[in-house]
Amino acid sequence: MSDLTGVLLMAYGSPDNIEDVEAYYTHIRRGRKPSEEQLADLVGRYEKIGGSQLNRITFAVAEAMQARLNDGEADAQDGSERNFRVYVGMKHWHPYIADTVDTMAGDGVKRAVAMVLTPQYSKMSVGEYLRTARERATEHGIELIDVHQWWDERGYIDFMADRVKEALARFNESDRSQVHAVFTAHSLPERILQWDDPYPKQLLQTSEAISAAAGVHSWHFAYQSASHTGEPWLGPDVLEKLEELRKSGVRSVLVCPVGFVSDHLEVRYDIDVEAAEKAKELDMHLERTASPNDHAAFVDALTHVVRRHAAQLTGQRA
Ligand code: FEC
Repeated sequence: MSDLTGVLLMAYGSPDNIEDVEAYYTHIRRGRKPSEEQLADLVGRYEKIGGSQLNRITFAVAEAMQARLNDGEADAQDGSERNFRVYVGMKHWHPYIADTVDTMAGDGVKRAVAMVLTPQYSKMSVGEYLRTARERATEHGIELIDVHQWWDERGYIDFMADRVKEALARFNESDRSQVHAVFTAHSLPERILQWDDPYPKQLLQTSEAISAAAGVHSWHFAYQSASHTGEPWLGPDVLEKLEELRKSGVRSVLVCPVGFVSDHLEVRYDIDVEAAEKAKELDMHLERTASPNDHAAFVDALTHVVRRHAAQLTGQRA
């Protein structure tokens, strides 16, 4: 019988329905309830997109990943004999990360790989997920190998380059050479710069690698989805970037959200509604790259990352 290897696949989490938005928002705010106005604003955003697909997509990725990891053919290639079980843990909704680690322990998992569904590392984003997972895993004596970042996985870069080419084809042929790509990711408070956080650099490296693979020459980077917390957040914001580009004569933009991997609120509202409205107001043609979601080639890329990290676990027959 081969070893049972756990994979703790983590994502942000999303409320299951409108009634859950207040509890979800309160969790994001570390226990502080939002004001009525803040709540109404968030509920309005979820209603506008017909609810987020984040939870459903995350479970679909986990299922596809488990099937791929246990694929006999792939096993034969690296000569290993493994039995992977993929578990989903959410940062801000059920099943919460700590509860999932309890489930893993109950199933007898002794070794696991911990991975977050966002490609770049920040101490404030991925670092928090991994810390929560490690604290609980330590209580159960589970050996955990962390995946810190995976933006540079070749399969992911190539996958995104294909999405860029696919989206470029949606512009008129005569406009295609004039399209400017704008890569985006979630903003974070500026204070992360004081820690020499790798997040901004990794975002630029991701954008550069995808641009090179897709043959894009004019590209920019902008942040999106900053919260109003009273402190400065990283910029420029994508809406400001659109204004700046328009002023310099650009009329066609391709937005590629490289900090996110699924069709959730920050993509479906902040880009598809808010940025699209801004582009319309500026008389610009805006397209967005398709999200990776549970696309087979994307799951394959994630699977490679997990296999590589699983090989570092003790007791693993590699
Ligand atoms: O589809 C959904 O239902 C969930 C979409 C969602 C994703 C997401 C990803 C990231 N966030 C990151 C950082 C912050 C920080 C704060 C913050 C606040 C919110 C709020 C909502 C929300 N985030 Fe989020 N985020 C998503 C949703 N996020 C809703 C609260 C309302 C608002 O501000 O719009 C500020 C917290 C505070 O108030 O102190 C910081 C980062 C990511 C990307 C990495 C990841 O996926 O974990 C970084 C998806």
